Amino acid sequence: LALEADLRNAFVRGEIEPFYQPIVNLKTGAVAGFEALVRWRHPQRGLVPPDDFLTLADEMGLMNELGLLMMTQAARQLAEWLHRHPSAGKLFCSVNLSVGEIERDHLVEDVARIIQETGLPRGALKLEVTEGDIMRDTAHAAEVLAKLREAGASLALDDFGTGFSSLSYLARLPFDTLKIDRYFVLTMNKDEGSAKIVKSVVNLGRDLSLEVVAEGVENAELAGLLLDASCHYGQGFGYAPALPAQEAEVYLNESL
Ligand code: G
Ligand code: G
Ligand code: NA
Ligand code: MN
Repeated sequence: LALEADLRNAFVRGEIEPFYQPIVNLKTGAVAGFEALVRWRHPQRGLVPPDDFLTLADEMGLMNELGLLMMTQAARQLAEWLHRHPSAGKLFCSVNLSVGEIERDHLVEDVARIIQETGLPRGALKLEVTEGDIMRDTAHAAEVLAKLREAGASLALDDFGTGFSSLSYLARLPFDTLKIDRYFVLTMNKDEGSAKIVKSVVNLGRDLSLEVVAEGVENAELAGLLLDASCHYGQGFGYAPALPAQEAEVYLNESL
């Protein structure tokens, strides 16, 4: 396949890069952090979204390389932003860990090195995992997550509510952040059940001293409902989609 040959070269040619979606304090509108989301700037096809190449990257055994690139670039970018925008406070940037990365050798050493080299404060580099990804080998995942946190990363449980045994993981694993899956958020203005689930998840997160992020905040009405539910942070197209680094910095600056 043409795309396969292109993807192999894309890393070497620097065509793979993170975009940054703002995660906003629902009360103040200030940017609290970003989620780094991978993009491929293909010379002919233009911007290729992850859904069009992550499966291929996985089949080609490129996910570890992709994850390392994302963590390295996001950490460097965040260090720059922290330097240029001291009023941004405890700004963080999260990167998605794929399932194979949790199980790979040297992940913890790589994360520790990246944090050390960039001089990021503890917790500023956040790693997102989904329930499904830690379910494959929970004992091992628990060990890796604890070591990542020791190495100075913070941890988010992504897509909360879509997997199984969520509650036992939440209590046992050292998460800092809970991300409510966008399905519940998107339907909370139409479906009383969704609204109640969001409210209970926010309360659960608060009781467990977790920061709660609602995904899929597509408009002001949803932001208002989330604020009423005492949710801390929102992420979604109502604020901004994932943006190229320069545009993300403009958004950050204007939000402060
Ligand atoms: O950014 P977008 O909404 O198009 O992302 C689509 C999917 O790709 C999301 O579910 C997201 O979790 C996944 N994704 C985006 N960037 C990364 C990345 O850097 N690493 C991994 N493992 N998944 C990513
Ligand atoms: O949880 P996950 O890593 O899959 O989330 C990232 C994905 O969610 C990205 O593909 C991003 O484009 C998408 N996304 C971000 N904000 C919104 C939103 O407000 N609405 C919808 N439908 N998708 C969103
Ligand atoms: Na994510
Ligand atoms: Mn998610």
